[in-house]
Amino acid sequence: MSAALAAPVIDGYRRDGHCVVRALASRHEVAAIRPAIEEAAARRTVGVAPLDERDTYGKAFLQATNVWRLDDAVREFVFDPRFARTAAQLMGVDSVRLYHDQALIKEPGGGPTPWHQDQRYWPLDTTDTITMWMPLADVAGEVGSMTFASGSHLLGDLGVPGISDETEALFADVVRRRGLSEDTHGALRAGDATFHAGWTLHRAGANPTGAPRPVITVIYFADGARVSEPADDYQRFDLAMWLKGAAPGERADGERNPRLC
Ligand SMILES: O=C(O)CCC(=O)C(=O)O
Repeated sequence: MSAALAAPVIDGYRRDGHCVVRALASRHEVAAIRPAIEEAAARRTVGVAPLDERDTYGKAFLQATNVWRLDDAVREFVFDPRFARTAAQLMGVDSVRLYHDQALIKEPGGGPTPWHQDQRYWPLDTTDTITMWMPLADVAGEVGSMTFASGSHLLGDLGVPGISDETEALFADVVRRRGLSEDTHGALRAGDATFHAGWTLHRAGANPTGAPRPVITVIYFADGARVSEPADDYQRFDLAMWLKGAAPGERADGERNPRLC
């Protein structure tokens, strides 16, 4: 069981659409699992083009998804009930299921991650969705954790799919015009975690250092959610990849979406 979160953390998450939870995993646990996650991620990213030949999205990070399916120790880490209970407490739900995990390695010299909204990709009929973003190594201030547009989760779908130079420009304009506050939790230590809601606008800075920024993210949704009719090709892709076996209208409770608390 995870410890109960302090009320200001939960209130802050619901008001702003993001929060930080320090030392959610111990440094020792993270150091122990990091090689397995990096090894699984490396297997999934064989043959990726050199950094300077990729587009903006490709330069942002090396991405390996559902690494829990590649390694038993990684599965145990991703399925950790402390993480799932924290996600459930923040959303105010009894139990959560896994949507998918991802290892996101921002390489030395890697570019910024453009502004985007995650839930635009997800064919789910609930807004009780949340991502845990946990660095597997200390993140220095000059790399930083993500930047969030506080309160943007309450705006819902802003109608701009993708993660690109275009979304960066369009959402930067939305943030400016609506006067949203851009907030970051700054430097993090390995095992700290940020949480953000599915509709929270967020971005991340470049990595000007000589060291990679290894992160594991785990995306959860409230147990009981149903699959919605995919709105576009992004959502058709997600339905096939992360909700395999479930059809629109059905509960999202297949074997790829285990209940984690
Ligand atoms: O790690 C990053 O640079 C971006 C991650 C992200 O956008 C997410 O986890 O939703």
